[in-house]
Amino acid sequence: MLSVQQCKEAVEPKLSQARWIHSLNVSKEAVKLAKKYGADPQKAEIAGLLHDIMKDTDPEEQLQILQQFGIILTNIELAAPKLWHAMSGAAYLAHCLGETDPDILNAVRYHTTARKGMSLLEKVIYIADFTSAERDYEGVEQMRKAAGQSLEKAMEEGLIFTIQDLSGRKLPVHPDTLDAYNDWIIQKKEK
Ligand code: DGI
Ligand code: FE
Ligand code: FE
Repeated sequence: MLSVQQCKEAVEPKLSQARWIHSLNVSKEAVKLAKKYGADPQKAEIAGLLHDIMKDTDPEEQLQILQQFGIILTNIELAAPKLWHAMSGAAYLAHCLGETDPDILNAVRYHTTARKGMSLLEKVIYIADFTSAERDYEGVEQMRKAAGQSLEKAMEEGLIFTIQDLSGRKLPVHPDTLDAYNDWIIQKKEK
């Protein structure tokens, strides 16, 4: 597993100032959530620092990384360039930086779409990305409140927010996001 120092040295030069501050804030928020909900705070710190490592990289280069490591995009993924940084980020971390921890790699890989059956760490990073200190979108206070109440409540809010936002903008919704949402709703009904 990469150390905090190694992560900082790898990520900072790849990001704009604003995106680097976002990453530091997500990391800090993830540690807080990890401590509250029983995830590993050290992994949360690292995954938070790493999660957007490819966000400011040229999309063409992101595609190249995906191709280089044999990752084939579905039609939906091809139509949604905002998803590429999570996929190429995880591939870059595994193949170029030698990160071996599967939970950290999955937390980066699924931080944008979420997926069905997420680990505690994956949920922590997904939510920390919504509630980090500099976020100021409409509804952020509701998300912060949910994150303070329960991880599951915050996942629900995040998934609903994302699906509403994307469908409102007539953008494709990734099947992993819909799977996560449907699974959540079904399990809730069964309780
Ligand atoms: O990288 P961040 O900006 O910190 O946050 P993020 O990785 O959650 O990315 C959010 C962006 O990704 C936002 O513009 C919406 C977009 N996005 C998230 N899920 C989907 C999506 N875009 C499409 N088309 N489909 C998705 O399922
Ligand atoms: Fe991201
Ligand atoms: Fe982010």
